Amino acid sequence: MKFIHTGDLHLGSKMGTRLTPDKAATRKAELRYTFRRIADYASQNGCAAVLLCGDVFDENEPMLDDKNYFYHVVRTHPDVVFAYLKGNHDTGDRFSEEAPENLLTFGSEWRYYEFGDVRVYGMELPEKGKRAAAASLTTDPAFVNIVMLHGQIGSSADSIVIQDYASKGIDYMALGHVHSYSGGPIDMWGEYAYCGTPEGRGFDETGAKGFVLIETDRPGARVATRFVPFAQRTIHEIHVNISETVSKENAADVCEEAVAGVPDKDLMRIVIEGATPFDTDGLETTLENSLSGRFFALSVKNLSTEEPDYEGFLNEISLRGEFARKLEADPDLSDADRKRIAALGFKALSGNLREDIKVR
Ligand SMILES: [Mn+2]
Repeated sequence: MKFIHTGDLHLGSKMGTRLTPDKAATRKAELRYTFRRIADYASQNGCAAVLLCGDVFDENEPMLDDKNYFYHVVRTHPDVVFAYLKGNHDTGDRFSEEAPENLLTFGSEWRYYEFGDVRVYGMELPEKGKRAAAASLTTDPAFVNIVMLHGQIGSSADSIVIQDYASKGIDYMALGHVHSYSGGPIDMWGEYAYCGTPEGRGFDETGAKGFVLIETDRPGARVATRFVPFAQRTIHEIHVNISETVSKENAADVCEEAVAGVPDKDLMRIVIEGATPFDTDGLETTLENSLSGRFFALSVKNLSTEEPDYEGFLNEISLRGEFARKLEADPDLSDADRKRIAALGFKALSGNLREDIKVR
């Protein structure tokens, strides 16, 4: 039997971080549509249920538009059951009088639903004292036991403590809250996983996004799970070290090469790192100009520092060499000061000192 483990959709999320209003609107629509695609996938692949592990909506009182979309998808996929456990962002969502028949919900006590020989347990954990919930969970070895929860794994009384769920006969624990796919063992038998968000929402939600496909066989046989990348666009963060480059133009080329294999439809953040003997002022603008038309969205962060090739200048027969030797010979200078003075001095000698520094 197949199940989809998803959650943290955050429908209604602004998606506005570093995106133009137009693009943010596009991403909002894509996020919604991905939920619809997940429902289609469940239907086409004969999944018994879609397990929604919390934060379906981004706000406690979701916009009517987002609610309508969600319940429309549920209603238009009557062959799929949606098991919806609330998280910490959607607690105030109370669906209207006529909840669809294929929508199952949970509450503040353990509750389970049966799908043949599979039981799906869930409990909506309180903000405080999440840990206490584990004590009251019992499962039945005559079933494959799947547990749904929403919250942070940890060791405090306010978190989900994985060890508390060991030896409880859990085959798979479907968690929501953390926005990237990750997981681990519960005990010698069971495993837990966070499904992550189905679409990255901003530059802090990078990498592959999708859902977990769960396949059960029979009670007593291990369940098979696999992460299915499903996002319409991926958000990338690529770090480029430009220490080995010889000029700003060369550094720009190296950055462009570093992102060459990334699909055009994706969102890209380039983080430039390293130390160069030349000034990289304007490198961000150069890259934004050359690459912004290529990606859905682009952000460039330049964290590189300028470090003149001080050692190399020491043997040079030039004004710059003379300056370096003078600095080297001054016993009162700390290494840090020498570097700082050298950086400014070399800039001044090459005529690249910025106006603001010249005035001071
Ligand atoms: Mn969330």
